[in-house]
Amino acid sequence: MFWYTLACVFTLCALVRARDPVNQWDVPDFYFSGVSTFAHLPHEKCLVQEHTDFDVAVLGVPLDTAVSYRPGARFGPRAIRAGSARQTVFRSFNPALGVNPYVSKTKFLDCGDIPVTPFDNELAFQQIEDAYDDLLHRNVPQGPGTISALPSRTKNGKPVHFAKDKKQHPRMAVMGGDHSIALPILRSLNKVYGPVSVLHFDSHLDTWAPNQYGAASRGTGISGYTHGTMLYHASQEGLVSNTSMHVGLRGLLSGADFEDYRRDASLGFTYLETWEVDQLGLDGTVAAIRERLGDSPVYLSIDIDVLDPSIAPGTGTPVSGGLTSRELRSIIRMLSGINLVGCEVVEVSPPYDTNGEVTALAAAELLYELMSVMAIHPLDKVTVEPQARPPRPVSAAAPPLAEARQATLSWPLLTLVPAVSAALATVLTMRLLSRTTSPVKGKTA
Ligand SMILES: [Mn+2]
Repeated sequence: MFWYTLACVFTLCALVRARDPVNQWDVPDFYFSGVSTFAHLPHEKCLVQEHTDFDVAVLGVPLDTAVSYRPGARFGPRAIRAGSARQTVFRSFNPALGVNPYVSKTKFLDCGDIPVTPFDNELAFQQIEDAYDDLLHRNVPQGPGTISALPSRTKNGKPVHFAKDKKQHPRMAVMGGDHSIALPILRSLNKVYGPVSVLHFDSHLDTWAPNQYGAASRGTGISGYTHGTMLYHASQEGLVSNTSMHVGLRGLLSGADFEDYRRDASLGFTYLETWEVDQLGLDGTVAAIRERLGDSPVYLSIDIDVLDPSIAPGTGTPVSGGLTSRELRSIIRMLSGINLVGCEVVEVSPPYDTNGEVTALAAAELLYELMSVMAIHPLDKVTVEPQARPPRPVSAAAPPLAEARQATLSWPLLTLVPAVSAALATVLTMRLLSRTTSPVKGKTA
């Protein structure tokens, strides 16, 4: 009977072990391990895997053949992925916004890069538009616990739909690439949403007309489509609402007057120069942006050269006197709730970055703030309630400072006690010894 029972127990144990799904290697990557994807997110070649669904896709667009000065932004997506290495599922809670975007209802996926040709910009723009079209029409995840299961956002009792087809579309967080990629992206977004407000963080206007930007006087005309003219074309093509805005301008203007700003205004933009951001402070800056955007659908475009070159040197056309990454991260958080239809961080050019890869880090963490904002605010759905911050201890609850000081001060004195005692004992012994011997010596003397 005993042996029979023992055999049964062993068999049961073996069965349980066989069914145990735990694999010792099935753990998240460390910051420094694993194949490099944005924030260690799962990666799929979404353009090849036609049935992939997601709420937000991270997408690289490694094109840099439309720059006017230093090239290298084709290596941007690769560098930004490396710069995001310390964002992981298990440590990405955003205390300022009360959300971990990667542990939320929003399904994020790294969709890899659009394989753009480096040899033909006309074809490259078409490839970007086609790829963006494709991904923009993918299904978002369905079922319990997903974003699509949330109630619709309503205004005056009616559901809010931003897309012309009234459907929910996924959003792309793009890693450039030079800034020209915004044009094919805006062409694609226009088909789904109509014209959008472009919220453009940049040290440069990027609304220059081709003849002001060194376009070739002969040829196909593609030389007029560059990283300094794409917003001119976007506006001319009707892709941009007249509620658009530049923030962080400080680049030099053309000619001998304000003609650049006059033309810019006619293209649907207003602006805040960097020194005006200083004057207004973060609250005033964000209020001005919100007033401009209103309830419109917004494409948020960050040229990394909006940051100061001391913070983001790895870019093609740096301009001194820029924003800090702290300021821009705060501005993005404070803009939480605007109707983002997509976003991009462009012009990261790793050949000019430092050994510490500070530009790539700044870009990756700006994207992280955007991910957090997107996780809280789905476009057509109600806001996902962020975690409430627990009450933090105030000074009255902390140990009294005087007591704490006394405690730290008394310790060095206490350590002196054995040393002082030993010294006293030695002196006393010496004195006793000298008393017992000196009388004898005195007598003999
Ligand atoms: Mn730019």
